[in-house]
Amino acid sequence: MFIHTVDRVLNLLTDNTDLEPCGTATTYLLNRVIVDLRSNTLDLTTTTTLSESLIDLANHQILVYPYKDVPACWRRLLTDASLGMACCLSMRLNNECGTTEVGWETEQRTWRKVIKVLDLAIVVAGAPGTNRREIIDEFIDRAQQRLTELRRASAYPLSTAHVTPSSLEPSSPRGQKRPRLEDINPSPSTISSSFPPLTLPENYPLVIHPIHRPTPIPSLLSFSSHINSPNPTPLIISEGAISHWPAFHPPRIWSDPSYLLSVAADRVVPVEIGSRYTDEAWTQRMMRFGDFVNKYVLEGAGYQKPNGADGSTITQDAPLKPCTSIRSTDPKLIAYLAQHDLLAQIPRLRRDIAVPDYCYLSPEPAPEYPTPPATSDAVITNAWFGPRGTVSPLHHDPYHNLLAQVVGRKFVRLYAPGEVKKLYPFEGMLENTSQVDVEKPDHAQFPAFADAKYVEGILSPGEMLYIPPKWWHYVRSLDVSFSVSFWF
Ligand SMILES: O=C(O)CCC(=O)C(=O)O
Repeated sequence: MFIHTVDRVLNLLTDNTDLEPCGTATTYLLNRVIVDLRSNTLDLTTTTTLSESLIDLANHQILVYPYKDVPACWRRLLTDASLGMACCLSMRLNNECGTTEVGWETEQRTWRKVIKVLDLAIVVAGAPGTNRREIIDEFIDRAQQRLTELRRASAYPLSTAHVTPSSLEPSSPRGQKRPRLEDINPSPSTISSSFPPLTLPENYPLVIHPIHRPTPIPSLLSFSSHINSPNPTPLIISEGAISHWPAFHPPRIWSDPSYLLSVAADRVVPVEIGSRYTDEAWTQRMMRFGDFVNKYVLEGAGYQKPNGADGSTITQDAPLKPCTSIRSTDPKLIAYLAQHDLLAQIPRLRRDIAVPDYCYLSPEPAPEYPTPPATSDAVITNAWFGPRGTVSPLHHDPYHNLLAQVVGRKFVRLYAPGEVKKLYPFEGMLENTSQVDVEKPDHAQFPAFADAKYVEGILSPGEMLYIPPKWWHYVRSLDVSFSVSFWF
């Protein structure tokens, strides 16, 4: 089955005119990879090393430039060399299967490596070039399905090692810009089929100046006139906002860790580690989705492993037990899959949501707002998934925003653009971010903050928050939370 995919990849890679700016030596070496794979008479070790070197070269070149200025040829080289590498790995496994009995570990290692290499081509390079993205999605889907099948058949566990490609670390803070768990993990009994129910966290906020919740929810027309009014204000759209989404509609598949893992356990995704991006210790890592869910989300949600929070594998002998206390607030243990277009990376998850019609109203450009996002549908979609206690510090963005809450609750506080003088933005790259810790302000250092006017609210599952452009917003999750934002 993979061999058929490999053939198609090799046909695609033959067209390498777009790689010419990388130099003749580079195109020659990529051709060598294709020729070796086609003949398949070698053990392909050298070919794998060659693909790896081309990947390194591309990563190196990509890091030389600010991302927006990276010459297209290097992103394309990363994509094509990664596809070459995925083919080498699958052919070697296939050849080995022909001669010896290949163990689970070897097979798992191979498919994980294939997924990692291809995910990095998507996340780092954007997988440019004719049909590249489609074939990458197909390759990854097959590899993920194979891993899921093998786990289902043999009850093999997930492992929890981090992958930290140097090409993505360290990274810049975002403010700067920039089938079921039993299939995956050992046994249905070890993990709840849903994140824990909503309870009252210790630091549940008191809402004093609530955000307006229009009833009935706004028609397209009234929403359009609201967002085009001179000073649009935040709204919470409470009813029916996302009730038709498969992600939210009962049985609420996104509230079920086993579903999420069956779709994405071995995918490699960017995760923010640390309580907030303004902290010194904050960093970003590429990590397997399954490791992120096990180590940070399930543990953070009030489940503990008998051996402590060491990131070790959750196995059948080591079932998760409900934790008696609220999880530690150690910032190192807080991790957030934040502001990442996860749904573009994993098309199966994209099918679980729908872009709200409100996003297609083409808001009037206003002098202080830039043009709509330069994407094909003029909408930028981001996923925000993490445990209780993630914080997005007070900041603003240049677009209209609909933040849809699928799982768990979030506390949100918003300040109008005119309050900026009382919000003490950082200088330089983080000028869209306030220095003030909204829920624990240092009044001596930031005396005017106490006078800043605001609105706030608890965003519950099924609700959607409208944030006007340039409105300052602070967000803290009160539960395991999964939201999707749409900038338009
Ligand atoms: O949900 C969050 O943590 C932050 C959301 C946000 O900042 C946004 O949608 O722009």
